[in-house]
Amino acid sequence: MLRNIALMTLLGLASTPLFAADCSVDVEATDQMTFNTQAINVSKSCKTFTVNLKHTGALPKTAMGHNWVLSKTADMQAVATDGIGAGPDASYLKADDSRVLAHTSLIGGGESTSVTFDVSKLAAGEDYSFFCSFPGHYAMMKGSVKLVD
Ligand SMILES: [Cu+2]
Repeated sequence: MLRNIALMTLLGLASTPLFAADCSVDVEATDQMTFNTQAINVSKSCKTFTVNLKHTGALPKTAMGHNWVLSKTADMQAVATDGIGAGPDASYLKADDSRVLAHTSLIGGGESTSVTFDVSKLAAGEDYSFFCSFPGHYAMMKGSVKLVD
C-alpha cells in the first residue's frame, strides 16, 4: 500500500513540468573579445525573452565596448558593417535599422545592461544570430539564436 502511494506520487511528479521555460539568459562579455555562450535557445512558450549582458572585463567601452545584437544570420554582416559609422554613442548600429530585431546598449568593463524583446519576432526554422557590433568584434563575438519548442 505504502509502496503504491509512493509510486503514484512519483508518477504524478513526472507528468508535471518541474521547471517552466527559462525566458531569460545571462551572457558575459570579456576584455578578450569573447562571449561566454555560442548558442541561445528561445522557447516558444515565452512571450518575451530577456538577455542580461555583463561585461566582466575592465577596459572602457571606447576600447573594448560590447553590446548584444539580434538579427537574422543572413543580415549579421551587413548590420555590423553599416553600424561602424554610427559610432559608440549609437551602439555602432545604424539608426532605425529594421534588420536589428533587438539590441542592448554598448557597455564597457564592469557594466551591465539588458534587453527584452517579443518572442513573436522570431520564426521557427529561421536562422538568427547574436553578435557584438563594436567594429571588428562580430568575427569572434557571435552565436546562434533559435526558436525552440
Ligand atoms: Cu564587442
